[in-house]
Amino acid sequence: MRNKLKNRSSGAQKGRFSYLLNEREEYFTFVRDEYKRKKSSFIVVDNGKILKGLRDGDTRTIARAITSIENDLQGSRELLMSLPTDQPNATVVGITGPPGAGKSTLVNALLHAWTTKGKRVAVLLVDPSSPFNFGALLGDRIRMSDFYLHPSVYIRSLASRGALGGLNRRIIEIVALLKACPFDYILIETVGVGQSEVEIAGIADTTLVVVVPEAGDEIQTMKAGVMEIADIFVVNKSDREQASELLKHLKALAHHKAHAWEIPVIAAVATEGKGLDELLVSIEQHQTYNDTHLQRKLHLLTEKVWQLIQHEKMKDYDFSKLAEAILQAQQMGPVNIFQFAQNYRP
Ligand SMILES: Nc1nc2c(ncn2[C@@H]2O[C@H](COP(=O)(O)OP(=O)(O)O)[C@@H](O)[C@H]2O)c(=O)[nH]1
Ligand SMILES: [Mg+2]
Repeated sequence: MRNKLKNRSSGAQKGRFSYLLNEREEYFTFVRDEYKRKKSSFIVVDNGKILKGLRDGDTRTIARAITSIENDLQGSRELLMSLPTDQPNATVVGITGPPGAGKSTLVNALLHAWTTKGKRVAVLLVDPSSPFNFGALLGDRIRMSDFYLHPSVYIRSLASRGALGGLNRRIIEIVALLKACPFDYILIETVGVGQSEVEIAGIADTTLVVVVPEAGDEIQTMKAGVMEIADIFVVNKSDREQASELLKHLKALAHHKAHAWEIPVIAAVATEGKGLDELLVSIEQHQTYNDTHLQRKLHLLTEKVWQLIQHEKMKDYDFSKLAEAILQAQQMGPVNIFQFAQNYRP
C-alpha cells in the first residue's frame, strides 16, 4: 500500500494541479484501497505526508483527502485535527441563487479575473444530485471547462445532503482542508433551494446571491431570508426587460436594511463579463468590512463550531432506527414523547 501511494504521488509530481481527476474513478479506487487497508492488520495513514501534499497544493492529495473526509475513512478525523492554523486564510465566497440564474457562468468569469491576477482558486460545486450523476453537472462542467486543467484552479463536485438541497454534510471540514492548501479563494456554488442558502451564509466569508429578472416569484419567496444571507446581490441577465424594476426593488430593500454594511446590488451580464469589475471591488470591500468587524468573524466561527458539536453529538443517532424504536414503544401503549426522548439511547 505504501509503495502504491508512493508511486501515485511520484506520478502526480509531473505537475502540480496538472492532472485532471476523474472523481468517480478516484472514488472507487480509493474505497477499494481503503477496504483492503482495513483488512490488513497494521494500518498506517501517513498524515504528515498528506499535510505536506496539501501545503504544496498537490491535486491528487487534495482529491483523496476530500474523499476520505466525505466518507469518514480511516485517518480523516486525525487529519482534520492536525490541520495547520497558521495558514494565511483563503477567502471563502459562496454563490447561491435559483437554477439557471448564471451562477456557474459567474464562477467562470471570476476564475478568469482571479487567475489572470495570479490567484489560486478552489471551486466546490454542491449539487442536489449525486456527484457521480454526470448529467446534472454537465452544465457546470461545460461552463467551467476552460479551468479543469488550469494549473492554479481546483474544481470539485460534491453531493448535497439530500434532494431538498442543503450543503454537503462535510462542507465545513472540506473547506477547512482547502484552507490548508495554497488557495487565495475558495468558491462554493450551490443551488438556492431549501436550506442551502442559509447554510452557505454560515460558511462563506462573503455570500453572493444571484437573481435574474424573470425570477419574480422566486424573489418573493426568497425575500424573507435572502436579505439576511446576502452580502452582495447580483442581478444577472440584466440586459433583460424587467431588470430595472428588480434592481430598483432590491436597492430599496438593501438601503432600508443597511447597517454597517449596505448590500451592493450589482447589475450583471455574466456571459459578457458586464458588472464583473464592480463585483470584484465589492468582494474586496466586503473582505475589508469582515476584517474590521471582528464580531461577525466570531459569529461565523461560533456557527461552525456549533455545527461540528451538533454533528458529533448526534453521530450515533439514526432517523429510521429512531422511528423503529418509537414504533416498538407504541406497541406497549401511547408514548409520551418527552419521556421517550429523555430515555432514548441509540
Ligand atoms: N442572456 C444571458 N444568459 C446568461 C447570462 N448568464 C448566464 N446565462 C446563460 O444562462 C444559462 C444558465 O447559466 P448557468 O451559469 O449554468 O446557471 P446556474 O444554474 O445558476 O449555474 C446558460 O445557458 C448561460 O449561458 C446572462 O447574463 N445573460
Ligand atoms: Mg451551475
